[in-house]
Amino acid sequence: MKMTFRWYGEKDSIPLNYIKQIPNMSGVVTAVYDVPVGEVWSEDKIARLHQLCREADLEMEVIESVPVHEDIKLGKPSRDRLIANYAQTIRNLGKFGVKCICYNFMPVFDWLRTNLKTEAADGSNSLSYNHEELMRLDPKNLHLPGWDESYSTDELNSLLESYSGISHEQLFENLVYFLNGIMPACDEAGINMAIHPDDPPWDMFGLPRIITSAESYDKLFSAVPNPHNGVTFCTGSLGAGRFNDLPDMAKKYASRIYFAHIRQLQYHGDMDFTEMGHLTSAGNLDIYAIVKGLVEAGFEGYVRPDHGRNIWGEDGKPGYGLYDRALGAAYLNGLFEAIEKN
Ligand code: DNO
Repeated sequence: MKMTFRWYGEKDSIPLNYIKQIPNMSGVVTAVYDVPVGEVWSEDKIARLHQLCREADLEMEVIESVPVHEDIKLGKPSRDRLIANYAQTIRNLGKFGVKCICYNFMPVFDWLRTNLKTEAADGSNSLSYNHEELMRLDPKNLHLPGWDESYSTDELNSLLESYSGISHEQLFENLVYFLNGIMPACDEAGINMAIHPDDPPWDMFGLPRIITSAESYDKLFSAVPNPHNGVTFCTGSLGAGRFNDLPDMAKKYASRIYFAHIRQLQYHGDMDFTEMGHLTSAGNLDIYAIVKGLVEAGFEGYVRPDHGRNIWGEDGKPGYGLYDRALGAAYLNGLFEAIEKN
């Protein structure tokens, strides 16, 4: 495995040399953030990021994310042009040594949480999700991190409206159409696509969500068998679904898992959860068994400690402070070393 760390580009408050100081850090997971969704990432912009990483002696082999335009998810006629642009971005990234692209296919919203600063008894805070609270929110007036807030209310209204005719099946077909359209560019550039699971893994505000479980993975790989069609195994997203057996999935899909996001959850009831520090003992997910499943099945992908808490007085971007993610990386390094040596 290669240990990595998410870095939000030049606007990230965490400097690259701090990331480099975390033991065993091979590189960063980053993105070009100032190109509108659907447009091609120019070589110049990619070169700039690549140069900054090189100067810090960090690799830039993983991109998270190249976002997918809503017209592609909706299967609109404009999708062919947008898919061609996406394929060009893949080719451009390939020229700079990128090996893996994380993306998602969630309609309109990316990850959803109801509280970004849930206080723990020890004074740390983290993200949490309460289903009833979420259901009371108005999707047309949401301000949550992690998804495109650039829509005006009118745009958001009409976007939500356009999904009213889109079933799970239709959305899945549109995903397959997209993947078939970009696989030749992946073959050419040697890049693996790694779809991120829907977070949390159930429908939201009546919008279909399709990457939620082992069944979704089976369906995805049988529809597009090209080995460049792979997944980001996000333990926190899949793990919110009590129906997912994560150690089992880690084992079963290891050869298609190109990227692992590893984090911990504490369950409340059937759907609610609070994000915790990474240790197995801190929550409901057996992080040890998940890593063991990956290692024993020959996993060779990238790993990053996912969402940490804010600790030691840090007021970091929710989920993306420095300290707890660094502790998470150290813990995961230890687990991997111990299991690999066994
Ligand atoms: C949240 C992240 C997601 C992820 C995208 C991938 O912390 O895991 O926002 O980057 O869903 O496209």
